[in-house]
Amino acid sequence: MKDKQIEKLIKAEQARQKKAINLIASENYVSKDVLDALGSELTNKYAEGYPGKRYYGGNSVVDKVENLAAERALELFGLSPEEWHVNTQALSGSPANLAVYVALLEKGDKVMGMSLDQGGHLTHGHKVSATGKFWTQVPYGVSKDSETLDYENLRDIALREMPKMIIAGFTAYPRMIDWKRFRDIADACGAYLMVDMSHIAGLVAGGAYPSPFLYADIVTTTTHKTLRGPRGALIFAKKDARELNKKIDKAVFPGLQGGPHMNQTAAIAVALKEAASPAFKKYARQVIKNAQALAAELKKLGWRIISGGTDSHLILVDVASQGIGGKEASDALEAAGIIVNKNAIPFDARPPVDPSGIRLGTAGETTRGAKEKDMIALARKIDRALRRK
Ligand code: DSN
Repeated sequence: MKDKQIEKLIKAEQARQKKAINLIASENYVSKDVLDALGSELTNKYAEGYPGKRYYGGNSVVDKVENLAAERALELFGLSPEEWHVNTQALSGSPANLAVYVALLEKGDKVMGMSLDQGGHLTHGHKVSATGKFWTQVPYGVSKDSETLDYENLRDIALREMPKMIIAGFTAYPRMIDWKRFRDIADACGAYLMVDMSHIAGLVAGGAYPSPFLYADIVTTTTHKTLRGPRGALIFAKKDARELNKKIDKAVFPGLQGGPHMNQTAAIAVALKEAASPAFKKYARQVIKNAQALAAELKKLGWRIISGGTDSHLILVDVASQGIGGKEASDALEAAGIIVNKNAIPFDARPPVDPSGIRLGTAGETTRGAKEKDMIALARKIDRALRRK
């Protein structure tokens, strides 16, 4: 590299990633092939529009890239192109979710989404997000006792508020989601059901977590978490008389974005092929086994795990119940070489900048080959680092 300043920083980040134990639940490590696709000349191409319908010349190759990415995305999740459409152009998760709002809703419509402080995402209608400024969030959360979703309560809220869209999907909810219950609730109030499976997409692809596709109208996902691809997103839309697919495409381009990042699309295609392999199925199962082993050992060591455990890659630990703030815990772990994020827990009495919890995830360390025994050792290391505080 001629730019020595940036080269030095890339090398420093490579070294940091190599050295750190990474328990950020939304991060992972991509393959060399994914990096090669991302760093390719495809980045030079403008491709506004969709395959066969572009606004610039010279798109014969990138049309094939985009078609291949879409084909692989549908195949990976067992979807027929007659029943489902996928848009591969949204630049990342938040723009993908925004595109769904723009496509399906009128300004001010009600959207029922999980509150951020209970495990939802900013784009599920939080007031600081455009989704909360231009649409009306009807928040839902978990039950205080079990810290799991209370579907009866969700149904009551939906029937009272009659939202136009319900979002199922979370960034800090560790348990299995009952997609059918969500479908029933959406049907009861005539709402679209949008699933945001960003966190669990790789687990779904690997057959280790139930697929939402039988029940959802729209499914969004990022491609860089458990799915282990480059940063990016996919929006799946059911094809029927409502023409959701056409509305989604229009919302992404020209509604919200200009030219897609074709190097990113190619890298997504590479990751989708990798995720279709038998090795990835094994990986997805191991991610969950590792999270369960980590949660069980932390519990044994006296830490309160939100909802009592996990069915996914993700664990929420209530560190405040041991007198440690989330920020303090995250800093102490970083000093010990373990990277996590501080996170609110349901009904958190502490502020978001220093909440009561930390969120741990096993996708990255499982990619690096970690097994259950490593998780037990890691739980002990976490315990030691936190108790030194
Ligand atoms: N930042 C992602 C996460 O960590 O869950 C969601 O956008």
